[in-house]
Amino acid sequence: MSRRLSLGAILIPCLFFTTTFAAYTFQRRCLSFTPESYSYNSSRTVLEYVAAGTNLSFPDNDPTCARPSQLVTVDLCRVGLSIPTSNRSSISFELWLPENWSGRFLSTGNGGIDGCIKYEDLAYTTANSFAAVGSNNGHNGTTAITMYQNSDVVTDFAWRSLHTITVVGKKLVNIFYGKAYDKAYYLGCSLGGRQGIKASEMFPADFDGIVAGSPALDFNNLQSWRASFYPITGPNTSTNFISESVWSNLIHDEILDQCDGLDGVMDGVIEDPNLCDFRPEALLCDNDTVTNCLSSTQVEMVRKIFSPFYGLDGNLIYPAMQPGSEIMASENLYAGAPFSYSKSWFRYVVYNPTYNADNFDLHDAAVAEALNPSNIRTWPSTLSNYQYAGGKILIYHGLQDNQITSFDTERFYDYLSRGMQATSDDLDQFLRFFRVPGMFHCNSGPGAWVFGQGGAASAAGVPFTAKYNVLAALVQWVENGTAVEEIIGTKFLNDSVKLGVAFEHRHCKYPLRSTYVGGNHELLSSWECL
Ligand SMILES: *[C@@H]1O[C@H](CO)[C@@H](O)[C@H](O)[C@H]1NC(C)=O
Ligand SMILES: *[C@@H]1O[C@H](CO)[C@@H](O)[C@H](O)[C@H]1NC(C)=O
Ligand SMILES: *[C@@H]1O[C@H](CO)[C@@H](O)[C@H](O)[C@H]1NC(C)=O
Ligand SMILES: *[C@@H]1O[C@H](CO)[C@@H](O)[C@H](O)[C@H]1NC(C)=O
Ligand SMILES: *[C@@H]1O[C@H](CO)[C@@H](O)[C@H](O)[C@H]1NC(C)=O
Ligand SMILES: *[C@@H]1O[C@H](CO)[C@@H](O)[C@H](O)[C@H]1NC(C)=O
Ligand SMILES: *[C@@H]1O[C@H](CO)[C@@H](O)[C@H](O)[C@H]1NC(C)=O
Ligand SMILES: *[C@@H]1O[C@H](CO)[C@@H](O)[C@H](O)[C@H]1NC(C)=O
Ligand SMILES: *[C@@H]1O[C@H](CO)[C@@H](O)[C@H](O)[C@H]1NC(C)=O
Ligand SMILES: [Ca+2]
Repeated sequence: MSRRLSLGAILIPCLFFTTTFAAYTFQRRCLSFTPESYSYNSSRTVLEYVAAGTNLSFPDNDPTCARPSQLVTVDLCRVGLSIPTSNRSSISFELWLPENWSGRFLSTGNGGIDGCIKYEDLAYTTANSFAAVGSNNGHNGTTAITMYQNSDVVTDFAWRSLHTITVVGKKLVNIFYGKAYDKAYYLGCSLGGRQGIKASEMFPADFDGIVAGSPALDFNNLQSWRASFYPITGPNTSTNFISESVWSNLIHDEILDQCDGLDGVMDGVIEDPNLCDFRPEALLCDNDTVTNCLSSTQVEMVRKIFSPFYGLDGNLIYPAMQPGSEIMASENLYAGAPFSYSKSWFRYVVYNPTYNADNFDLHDAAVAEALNPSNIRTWPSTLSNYQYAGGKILIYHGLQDNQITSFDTERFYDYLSRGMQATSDDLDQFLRFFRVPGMFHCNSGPGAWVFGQGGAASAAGVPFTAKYNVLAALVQWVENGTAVEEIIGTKFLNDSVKLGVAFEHRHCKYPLRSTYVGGNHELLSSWECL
């Protein structure tokens, strides 16, 4: 007995010493790292050991990025570099190296037309043992101002920043850990979704696996489509302007009246908006109804908003907005002012700062598409080079997306199918697209929108397993050859993990559709992908 005790008394401090020694060694390795000496003409901006539980703050970060701080939950080494990409452009680069490293490398993307490092994605992926990189995509903040008369900044934004941080990041990871990374991944949504598809098109060897969410594909035309709403709605002072509250109550309610039940369940979610052929005429005022109705001019506005957008040549510029997204869309796209990202893009990239975004028309759309700066379009008819390189892509898109219509991602999938002469079974070998009913842009909404698609609330409370987490599903596919047929999303009560799970839902692989088969609609067993 006394022998055992004394053994334990020796072992415990010994273990304690070993672990603290390991942490100490890691910390020293971090602080003696000289990343700038290995990467082009970069200069070091940050080198620090970050202990688990640290709330990092970024006092210099552009305030429009709205990311002043980030909680870090694992011990890691944080590297910041400024990397020149030409003689008149550079990128701010972050590399987070977790002590507990899985051998996996991961690049993160950006959003909107920024300019903002997604610290929450760096925190999320390093917490799951990836060594992760991110950048400001060549400029700071949420406008395109510094792209004006500087095509190098546009090129960084279109593709070069992501490729650069991936090349530099992999090299530094290998040097830092003293062994080569095993697999490389990409995680991004919105603009970040586009960046992922662009990378698969241009640099098939950069990533073994890509998660491309709600992708901003056909980018020039996307900006034009978004710009097209202001000429329809007019300013918020005009007689027939439709206010946010009319969109959120009257119109949204009518859309649900017409379409929510088409899937067999009145739950506030339209499982497949393709089946919703919304008739705004149902809201037309007449002699008996003069309130809670729309004038004929307003009905026409609503009809246009839910119609595909065609160009001067009669060809499609962008598909229609999907019905169901109007509560959120009325806060930005239909808010009675030119959409900020489109306006910035036309002013600083397509034209010049005197451009009056109020007068956007189809001619402008044609100019933007013809210009296609740095080939930012991102509309490949084939990704066969990526497929041959062994790469895998998981795409997802919320079906109540208020910023990028999910119909566009269906259009892309179908376009790729034709371009590659590939059936869905063929595409399934390397690319799968999951539609997420009831999700807004990248996250949030009445549906089961938590499935590990990004940091913060998008991953909180769900296990890092292929069943519940899209990034884990990608890892399993790449490393184990097992692809998922569906992704289970989680809805927390009032979107609060603390309050517990409200329900889970099957997100089906396109072209399959989430189909009610009977029973309590909040149970997984009541739905199938058919
Ligand atoms: C680094 O800078 C030097 C001199 O400024 C230049 O000659 C060289 O091309 C640069 N290298 C890279 C990889 O940009
Ligand atoms: C981190 O610090 C900032 C203030 O610098 C604070 O607003 C934020 O709530 C903190 N985050 C956490 C998770 O503690
Ligand atoms: C972006 O902001 C960082 C500070 O967060 C600064 O060091 C860098 O020079 C800025 N980059 C550009 C292109 O303005
Ligand atoms: C910057 O590089 C471009 C080529 O990419 C060259 O044409 C230009 O002269 C250079 N400008 C300066 C100031 O070195
Ligand atoms: C290291 O990371 C793996 C995978 O994320 C995790 O399962 C494991 O518990 C971690 N180990 C430590 C000591 O944190
Ligand atoms: C109309 O838009 C302006 C900004 O463009 C805003 O300041 C004003 O509050 C809006 N008015 C209404 C009634 O929404
Ligand atoms: C509506 O009322 C106007 C005048 O009050 C009348 O001329 C018109 O015929 C009515 N329309 C219908 C459809 O009843
Ligand atoms: C790998 O795939 C096999 C079956 O194909 C499965 O049993 C195993 O759990 C998978 N492992 C991982 C880590 O996904
Ligand atoms: C959830 O939110 C609703 C409405 O905001 C509120 O009435 C309800 O009390 C909340 N539930 C819990 C458990 O906090
Ligand atoms: Ca429904």
